[in-house]
Amino acid sequence: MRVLVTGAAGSIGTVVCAGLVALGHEVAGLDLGAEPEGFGGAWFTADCADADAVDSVFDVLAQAGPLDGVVHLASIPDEAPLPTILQSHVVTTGALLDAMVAHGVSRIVYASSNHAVGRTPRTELLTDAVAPRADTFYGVGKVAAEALLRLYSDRYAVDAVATRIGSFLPRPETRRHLSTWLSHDDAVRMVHAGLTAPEPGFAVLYGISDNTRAWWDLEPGRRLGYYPEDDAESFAAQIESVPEGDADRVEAAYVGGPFVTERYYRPALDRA
Ligand code: 15L
Repeated sequence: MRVLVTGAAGSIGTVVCAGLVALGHEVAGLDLGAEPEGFGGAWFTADCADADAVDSVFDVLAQAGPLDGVVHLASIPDEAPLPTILQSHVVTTGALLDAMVAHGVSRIVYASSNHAVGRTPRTELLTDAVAPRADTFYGVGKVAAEALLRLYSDRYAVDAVATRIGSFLPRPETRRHLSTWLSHDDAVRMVHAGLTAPEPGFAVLYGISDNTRAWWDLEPGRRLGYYPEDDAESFAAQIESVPEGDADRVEAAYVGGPFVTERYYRPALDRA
């Protein structure tokens, strides 16, 4: 497939771009930052909240043939004031969806987050049927972006897969990560599945590896062809050699772990 990856110079983006190329996809990159060394495909340095800039990217790509899909990874990966969050998660997604509709591109894989449901107590299996329940403004941004994807799926038949990513890291580092870890290789498998699943419409999956201690449902992912292969359990002995601390206990209470703690409480608007 010929795909445009936003946030292509970021931590998930660099891994996903290399992985998609290895799977035979043709990858173009879009990022606020410069082209990473050795990228290889077409590169666009632009802000995907800028609708005109996004439109030009799609125009340029269309000259070389049809674009099959967008992988939207660009965003601030942490808490921020509400206007910044809305710009980073919602406006960018809207600009991309408009360009997709205008250029006849019908598939998007979106980097949502567990923080869209982060305030859900960690008491039972987290399915794709749980109601949105953000733990932060960051989570609110992800909920709103998912709503936008669903709107464009309903209105324009865009196929949109929202991947509620857990903890994307080279290896798990905390007890929570033993449940929430998403390995680099599984992240590539996840995005590939989102791009190639037949007619998903609007769908949500949980972006974690095949972790023994997972309580996030992997079934919605399997329905889309996402079969993770890594398991955080291989790192358990190392992580558990450090005694459990207060932070571990607090993080175990809600899906969103640290994002649910008072450290993340702040006003919606920064007023100097
Ligand atoms: C996320 O969505 C964040 O971008 C990342 O910084 C981590 O906090 C991760 O979730 C997580 O929940 O571990």
